Amino acid sequence: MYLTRHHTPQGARWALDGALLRTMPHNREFGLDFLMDLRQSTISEILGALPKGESIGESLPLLPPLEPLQEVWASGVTYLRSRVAREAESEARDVYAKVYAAVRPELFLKSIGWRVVGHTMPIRIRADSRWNVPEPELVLVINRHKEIIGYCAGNDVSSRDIEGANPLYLPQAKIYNQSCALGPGILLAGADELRDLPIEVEILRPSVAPYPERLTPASVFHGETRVSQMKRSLEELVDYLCKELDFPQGVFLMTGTGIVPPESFSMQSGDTVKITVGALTIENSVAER
Ligand code: DO4
Ligand code: MG
Repeated sequence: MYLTRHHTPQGARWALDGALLRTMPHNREFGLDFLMDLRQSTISEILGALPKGESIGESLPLLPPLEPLQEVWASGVTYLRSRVAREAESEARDVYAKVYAAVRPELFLKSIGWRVVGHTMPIRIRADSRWNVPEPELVLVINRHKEIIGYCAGNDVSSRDIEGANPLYLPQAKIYNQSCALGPGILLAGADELRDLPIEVEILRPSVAPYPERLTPASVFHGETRVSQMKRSLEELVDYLCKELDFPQGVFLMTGTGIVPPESFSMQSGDTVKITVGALTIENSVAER
């Protein structure tokens, strides 16, 4: 089952498998409060029984699959590739080795819902940064009962030079306008279906004028990994996040990157970043600075 959120003349509305969820039992509007209260064991049955509205086809623009006050958290250094890249970029190498090996994972608040961009909306690189990368990540959708109910594809857009200068600059390297992309929708799934999902990224760059025949965007980076390469289990990350925090509206958790472009590579304005996690692909262009 696949949930998407759309812009309609009546405001933002959710759809299930391409049909708008307009009417709900007891006149309740479908929203995250309803979705995030559903238990993993009965969610498909309850959603399947909802009255369906009209089919939306391609007609209604997609919005990010979360509501304005939803929190998006992220974990880091969960893959060996991420640990190696951060050790190379930073003077404070041992913090990354220590957190990779520690029982307690790295967790940080990446974004609030209203600041998230969705499929086809532009992402940004900071004006005061010169080394920027996408981080393609599996994003867990966790209900208010702290159970994994689904996933989406995510991009934890990051400034490597700012983080590399000092680990205490992490919030500035990670949290700024249009640095968090999620989508296109939420595919319902339990943890067992996510353990070995493939993750892939492709970055396309327009070729330089004045050679019109070369204007087709060229692939400047391609990488792939699988969730099974992650050092930690999905449950471990959820347990730590929810240890001392309640999420009455549920929460989204980015699970870390296992793909890091080479040090010579930085994203540029005009690039298109295409991230596929399992069955979901999110595509974003990089805005002008
Ligand atoms: O410690 C830095 C953040 C790491 C991160 O975002 C990742 O590994 O995905
Ligand atoms: Mg990350």
